Amino acid sequence: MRATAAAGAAVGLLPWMAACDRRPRLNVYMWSDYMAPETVPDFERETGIRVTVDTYESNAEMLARLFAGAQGYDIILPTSYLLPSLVEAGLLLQIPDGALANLGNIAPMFQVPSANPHPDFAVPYEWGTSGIAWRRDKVAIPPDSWGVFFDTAYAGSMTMMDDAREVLGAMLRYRGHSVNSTDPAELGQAKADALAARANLLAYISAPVRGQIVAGDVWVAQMWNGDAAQAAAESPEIAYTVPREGSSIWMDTMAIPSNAPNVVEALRFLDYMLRPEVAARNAAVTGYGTANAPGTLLLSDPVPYPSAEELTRLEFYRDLGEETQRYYQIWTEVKAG
Ligand code: N2P
Repeated sequence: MRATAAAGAAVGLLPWMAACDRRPRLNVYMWSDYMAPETVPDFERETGIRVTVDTYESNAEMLARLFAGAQGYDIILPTSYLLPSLVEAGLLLQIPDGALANLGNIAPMFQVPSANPHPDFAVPYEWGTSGIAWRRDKVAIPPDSWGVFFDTAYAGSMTMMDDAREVLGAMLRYRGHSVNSTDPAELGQAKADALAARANLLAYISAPVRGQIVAGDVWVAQMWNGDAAQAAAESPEIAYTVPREGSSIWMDTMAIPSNAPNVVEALRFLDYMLRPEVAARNAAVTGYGTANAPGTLLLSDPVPYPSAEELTRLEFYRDLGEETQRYYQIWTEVKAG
């Protein structure tokens, strides 16, 4: 009885204790499984800043929260094509000139407008490609085309991402079009193709498909290269390719929402993430390329920067402004079936 009363009193004290904790804080909202496990604890130890990390699985999920007026986030990780819309909506804080001592570590190829349309508002983090992962023990002929998703031989064992731009982008490339097409006829065909592929899919699922392809429940999955590399590390039967029709290349960036409560701490975190050894450790764990040039040199097995030849088959997504709505409309219809 006594113990219970004491425990009750202690529990009652918790909110009060939390309110009195004057240690500086930082709230990060980012993609799941997207940094090394030591990254945050090391930063907390070094700075005394207490960090909370919330995760999301898609840009759409993050945007929905942000546009609904989410408060309290200090760092978000939008893919770079979203930056023009976010900046225009006044949702991002301009990074003060000279605030990041380590900014020069970013390789210049990731600060060009196609990769980072707003270097004044966002710091390059990691980049990757969207392609096809498959299980060698289940799929006899290595898929080299987005057309694999129409193959009824694998019906029920395939997945595509839960992402409008990725699914429609893949279908657009399949027909030789740009992932940034706004042509109604091309998008109409992409919708028809997406619906045909849908009949063979187990689900629309992005990075969390990793566990299912490792377990062997999924044989063919549209995946990002780093998540495929993480899966391959767990199961050597898993391979990854960028289809011959081409695909997207993208870069995620770190940015500070304009209503961030802890800007000083956010800038400190960004500069920490820009250290070569921190960037390298993150890339080693996530399997993605780091935009950090000296960080790349620290990696024993870095994702090589795309060659000029590869870049002819890979396109950066662009912000499509008003036309984005058309993608979301088609996507809603595709998902409804
Ligand atoms: C999350 C990786 C996501 C990167 N595991 C997609 N931009």
